[in-house]
Amino acid sequence: MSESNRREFLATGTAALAAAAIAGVASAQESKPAKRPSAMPAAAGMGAVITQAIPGAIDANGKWTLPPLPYAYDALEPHIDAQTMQIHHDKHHAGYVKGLIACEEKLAEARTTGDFSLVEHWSKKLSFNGGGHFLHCIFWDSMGPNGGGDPTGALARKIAADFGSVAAFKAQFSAAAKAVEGSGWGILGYQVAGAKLTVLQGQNQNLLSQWGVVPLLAIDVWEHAYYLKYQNRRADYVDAWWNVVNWQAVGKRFEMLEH
Ligand code: MN3
Repeated sequence: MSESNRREFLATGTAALAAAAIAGVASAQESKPAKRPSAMPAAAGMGAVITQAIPGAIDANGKWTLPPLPYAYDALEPHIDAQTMQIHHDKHHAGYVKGLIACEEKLAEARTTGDFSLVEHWSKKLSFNGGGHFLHCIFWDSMGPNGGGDPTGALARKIAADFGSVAAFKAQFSAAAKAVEGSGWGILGYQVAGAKLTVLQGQNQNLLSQWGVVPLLAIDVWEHAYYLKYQNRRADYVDAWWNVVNWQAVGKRFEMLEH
């Protein structure tokens, strides 16, 4: 990400990323407000890039929405079964979107009435449901029926630079995903503050993040993501999951942020 884009990113901060990723970085920049070029409307520039980087999270009216799966329920067979995909997308992800909207409504209500007695409850739920919504958007987009293989181009070079090699990255990512304590995620993210890639172990949907990391590639290791087919064998699911990774989509997301 160039310095001008970075400033624009911090200044524009759409709701999706302002909430999910950049709060810590943005606060550090408050003393130096960025200037948006006058010819550029607020909806363009990095704001629009970020909206695309978390695909389908928000609709044209600015409302959080459940994006349709970009492929059929059975498209990832035999690695991920159709029934798991259907329940996961239509029930679990839909629930997080509904929850996120409800949290925002409750907090708006609190601002209207001035009654903030439940602000801790709704703030925690906001984090949980928002994390669920954004990570699932990345998850669906990170997979595809013609997946597998290795990353190419700028993403491959960046992975090699930041992790030593693609093989070393995959080994760390797999180990992190397999070792998540309880429900959570393995995440390859782009740390805006340092323009570096990093691997995170997400707990639930929202814990163990760093501030300022935009997820590029994510594997859901909640039991609902694999239990029908793999039962307790999470490691087998993680190993098989590499066969459905859509590196083109991940690379495209990386290039949006990097340039
Ligand atoms: Mn899930």
